[in-house]
Amino acid sequence: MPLFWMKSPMSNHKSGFIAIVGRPNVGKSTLLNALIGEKVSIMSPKPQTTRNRIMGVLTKDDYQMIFVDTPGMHKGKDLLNITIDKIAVSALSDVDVVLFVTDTVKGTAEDHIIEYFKGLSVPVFLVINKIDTMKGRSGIDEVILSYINSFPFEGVIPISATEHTHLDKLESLVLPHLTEGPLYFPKEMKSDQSEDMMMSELIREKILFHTEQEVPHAVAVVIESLAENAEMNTIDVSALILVERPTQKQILIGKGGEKIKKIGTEARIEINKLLHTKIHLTLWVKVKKDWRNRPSDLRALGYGE
Ligand SMILES: Nc1nc2c(ncn2[C@@H]2O[C@H](COP(=O)(O)OP(=O)(O)O)[C@@H](O)[C@H]2O)c(=O)[nH]1
Ligand SMILES: [Mg+2]
Repeated sequence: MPLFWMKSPMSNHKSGFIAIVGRPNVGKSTLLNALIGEKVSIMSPKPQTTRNRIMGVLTKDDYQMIFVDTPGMHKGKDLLNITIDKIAVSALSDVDVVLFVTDTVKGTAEDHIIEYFKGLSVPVFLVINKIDTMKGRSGIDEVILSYINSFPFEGVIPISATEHTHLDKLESLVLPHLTEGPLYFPKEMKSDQSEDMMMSELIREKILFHTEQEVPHAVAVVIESLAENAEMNTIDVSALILVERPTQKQILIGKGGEKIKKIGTEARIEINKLLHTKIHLTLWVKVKKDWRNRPSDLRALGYGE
C-alpha cells in the first residue's frame, strides 16, 4: 500500500473478464450474442463454428463485463484443430470468472474440460443451457446431478440462450466476482473483432449453413478489398473463400453458381446490417491445398496468436 493513497473516482466501477467454455455446439456463441444483444460471434449447428477467441463487451452504468467466447474444446488431429484447442485453453488464464456451459447429462466427452478447472483459482459456474428443450424441472435436475460431484462449482445457472431465459440472473451472479476496475473498452464497443473479421465470419456462417460434411472444415474466408463506391453509394466488398480441394470448390459454387449466389445474398444482408450501409459483395473461391496444416496460412488467416 503506498503512503499517500486515495480512492479513485471510478472506485464504484467494476469490470472483468468472463470466459465461456464448453464442448462444441452447447450454445456458447448463442449465449454471448444474447448477453451482448448483438451478433458478435457466428452460430451454427456444425462443429468448429467458432475458431477464434472472440470478446463481447457488455457495458452498464456501474460495470463492464467482457465475455470471452471460445472455440469448443475437443480433441482434433490437424494443426487448425490443435490451434483452436490452444486458444480455448489459454482463454482460461487471466479471467475473473469461468462459465462452463453444457446442455446434456455429463458424458465422458466433457471430462477433459473439467480437468482444466482444477488448476484455476477463479470461480467456475455450471451453466446449463437449452432448458427450453428439457422436460421440466426434473430434466434440469438430472443434468445438475450428473455434474455436481465432478467439481466444486461456484453455482448452477440453468438458462436458455435462444429464449433469453435467466440471463439477467446470470449477470447478477457473476457481478459479485468482479472487482473494482476500469472500462477496458469504450462504452459503445461491443466486440474486439475488426470489421474485416466480422465480415468474413458472417460469410463463413452462411457457408456452414449451406454445406455439409467436409466442406465446413475446409473453408476459410478472407476479405480482400473494401472500397467506397461513391457513384452507387455502396461499399464494394470482395472476399476470397479458400477450400482445400477442387471438389469442395464445385460443391460451394453449385449448379450454375446457384449455391455461391445464395451464400452471397444472405451474407450481404447481414453485412449491410453490420456496416449500416448498402454493400456490394463479390465472392471468389480458390483451392489452396492443405491450408489447415500450414502455420503461415493459419496466421495469415487470423487463427492463433
Ligand atoms: N433449443 C435451444 N437451442 C440452442 C440454445 N442455445 C443454442 N442453441 C443452438 O445450438 C446450436 C449451437 O449453438 P452455438 O452457439 O453455435 O454453439 P457453440 O458451438 O457452443 O458456440 C445452434 O444451432 C443454436 O441455435 C438454446 O438455449 N435452446
Ligand atoms: Mg461457438
